[in-house]
Order: sequence, then C-alpha cells, then structure tokens
Amino acid sequence: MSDLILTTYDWVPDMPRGYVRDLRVRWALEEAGLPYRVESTPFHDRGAGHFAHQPFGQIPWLTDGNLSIFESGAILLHLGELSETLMTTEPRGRSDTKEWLFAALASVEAASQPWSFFKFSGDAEQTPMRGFFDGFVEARLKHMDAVLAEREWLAGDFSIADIMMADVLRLVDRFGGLADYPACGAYIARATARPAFIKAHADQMAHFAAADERAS
Ligand SMILES: N[C@@H](CCC(=O)N[C@@H](CS)C(=O)NCC(=O)O)C(=O)O
Repeated sequence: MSDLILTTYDWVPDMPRGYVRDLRVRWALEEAGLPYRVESTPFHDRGAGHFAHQPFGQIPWLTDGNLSIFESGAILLHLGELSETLMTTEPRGRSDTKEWLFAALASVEAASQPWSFFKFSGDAEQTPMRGFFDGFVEARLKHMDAVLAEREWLAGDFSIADIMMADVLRLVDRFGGLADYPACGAYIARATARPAFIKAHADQMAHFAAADERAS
C-alpha cells in the first residue's frame, strides 16, 4: 500500500467539479509517477478528525507516512522535494520554482479568487469594490502575459510552479477572463494538454460522479 494518501471531499456540487484543489495534487503525483491513493472526507459533516488535518475544514491534505500536510502550495513543495520531475535540484532553478509557486498563490490567486467569487455568484453590479477587483486581477494578468509570452514554462523545465500557476489561471479562463491575454491562454492550453493533467482531471470528475451514483 502506498504511503502517499491524498484526501478530498466525498462529494461537491457540480459547479466546482474539475476545479477542486485536490486536482493540483493529483496532477503533481501523476507527473512524478508517484504511487498514491485517494481517500474521502465528508463535505457536509466536517468532524474533529477533518480539522485535525486541515484547520479550516477544507481540502486537500496529503499524508506521507507520519506527516500530514495541508495547503496545496505546501503539498506541492513537499512533492517537489520527492521528485526531480517536479522541482529541479539545481539551485537557481529550484529558487525560481519556489518563487513562482508562491507568486501563483500570493500574487495571482490572491487577486483572481475574489474576482472569481463575483463571477461565480453572478454578481455583475458595477460597485466600486467590483471595479477594484477587476483592476487587481487585470494588473496581475497583464504582467503574467508578458512573462509567458517569453517562455514555455515558468522556471526552466515544467515544474510544480506551472501546476500551480496553470491551475490558478484555469479558473480565470473558465469565466472568460483571459480573452485579452493570449500568452496566458496558450500557456493553459499546453499545460492542460499534458497527459498527467488529463488523467488528474478525469479522476477527479470520476471521484465525484461515483458519489452521485452511490447517492442515487
Ligand atoms: N489555501 C487552501 C485553500 C483550500 C480550499 O479553498 N479548498 C476548497 C476546495 S477547492 C474547500 O475546501 N472549500 C470548502 C470550504 O472552504 O469550506 C489550499 O490551497 O489548499
């Protein structure tokens, strides 16, 4: 039996399927060819056992033997330590990978997540706050587009930084937010064409579809 166990919800509503953050972890595990299994925790009834692994009652978390790790960024860093396919051992490339992994979370997702909540909720009212978040995400995308126009992957070879950045940008794309940023769009297209992404995505969809079947 594998030591690596990824935990996700047993079920989620249709809307987030294909975008639930266990996908980042599945993707990395598939890229690295590391053996793992997936376990479920209840979406509706989040007990003390869940909070012991993830203090906000969220998913994903990964256990590796006696280690339990939450936060998708920390999980990807952990997997990067296990596999040169995910993070080079060369110092400059390693530093670049970490830099861009954090940039994906703290600079791009920090802007894109509140923006996507507006889209998600269908709130199209042009309030000052809405305008602020539109400008916030546009400022990040403008610079990401310039960066991605010049390189295939963020830190030399494909890495955990690309898994994170592509997954963050994918959600913006879902709501049509990349129309003016062709290099970002092309980057997502090449990242999501990778067999490891295709498998990870299909596995997540199948996981939640199986929950529907059990309930019917
Ligand atoms: N910063 C966390 C965010 C985790 C997160 O937002 N997970 C979502 C699923 S994609 C979740 O559990 N949502 C349910 C909730 O927040 O109650 C990470 O990257 O792991």
